[in-house]
Amino acid sequence: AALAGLAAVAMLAAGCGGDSSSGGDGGYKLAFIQGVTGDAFYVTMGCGVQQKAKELGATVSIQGAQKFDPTLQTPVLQSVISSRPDAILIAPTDAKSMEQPIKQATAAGIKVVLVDTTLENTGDVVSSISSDNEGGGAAAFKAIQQLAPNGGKVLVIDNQPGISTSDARTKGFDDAAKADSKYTNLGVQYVQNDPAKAAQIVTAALQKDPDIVGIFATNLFGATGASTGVRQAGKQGAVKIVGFDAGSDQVKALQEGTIQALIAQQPGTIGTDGVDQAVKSLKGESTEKTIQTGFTIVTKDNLNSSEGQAALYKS
Ligand code: T6T
Repeated sequence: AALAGLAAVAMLAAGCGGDSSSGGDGGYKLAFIQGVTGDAFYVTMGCGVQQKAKELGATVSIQGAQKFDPTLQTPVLQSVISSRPDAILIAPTDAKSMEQPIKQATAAGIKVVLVDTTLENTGDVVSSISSDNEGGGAAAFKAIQQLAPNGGKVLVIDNQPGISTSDARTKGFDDAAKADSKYTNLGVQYVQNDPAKAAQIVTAALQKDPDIVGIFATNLFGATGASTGVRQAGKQGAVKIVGFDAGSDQVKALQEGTIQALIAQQPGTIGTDGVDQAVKSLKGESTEKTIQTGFTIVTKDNLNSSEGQAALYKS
């Protein structure tokens, strides 16, 4: 885990642009724990975290587990707690099973801010900052309605159950799909953040149901895998893919016409807001219990506009 953390820091320094050195000595000591290392979403969030920390004279360490898995994230958190930071920003990888490990941090007097994902019971955390995930899921269905207006079968590719963000996205999508009888939602297939598994599942699903018209991939890795699966089935462009997140692989698939729309979150803003809330709380200033950030729908049409370009993630 320590090595994984170091690798993440090096990537951040390379990809953030500008001076990414951390803030001065003597300021608050912050730690950011990603949902998983090597994910452009958390890399971009880390850039926001570093930028804000520097601005406020704080230092920040960035680390995470190599898989999106609470049993791997817990020891990373425990080692961070024992390094006694003033505050921890963390994206919990399970809404229930990360509650106790996070309680250990707050019980030790460390301020905790949840970024991206949240917990079922947030307990003593300062703030929970996340995208409008349910709204994003509904927006994904709306995009499929526009791309495949005659209706038909749709499929959802998701990481795993129990994650606040992707659970909300599938709910938003499913509720919207239920309201339009032209569409049949075949339901959710879980791929554990593995693009190869997502590709396999999509290829098999297209064999079983060749009339699938649209696929919603709830995050970056699912979208990459879904685009490979659709390409392998020779159905590029015919089956519409809408994916959450806008990393470089997803943008490439958008340019190539395998993916038709991306729901780009604002990970940089989640990171800057996270540091802001942590430092406010450390200074005894008032904080916000929940903060919701927005999203941009990126298609081939607005990809090259300033709005489209600003929405893309760093890597
Ligand atoms: O979609 C993001 C994040 O919001 C989600 O909680 C987990 O997956 C990503 O990090 C993308 O891979």
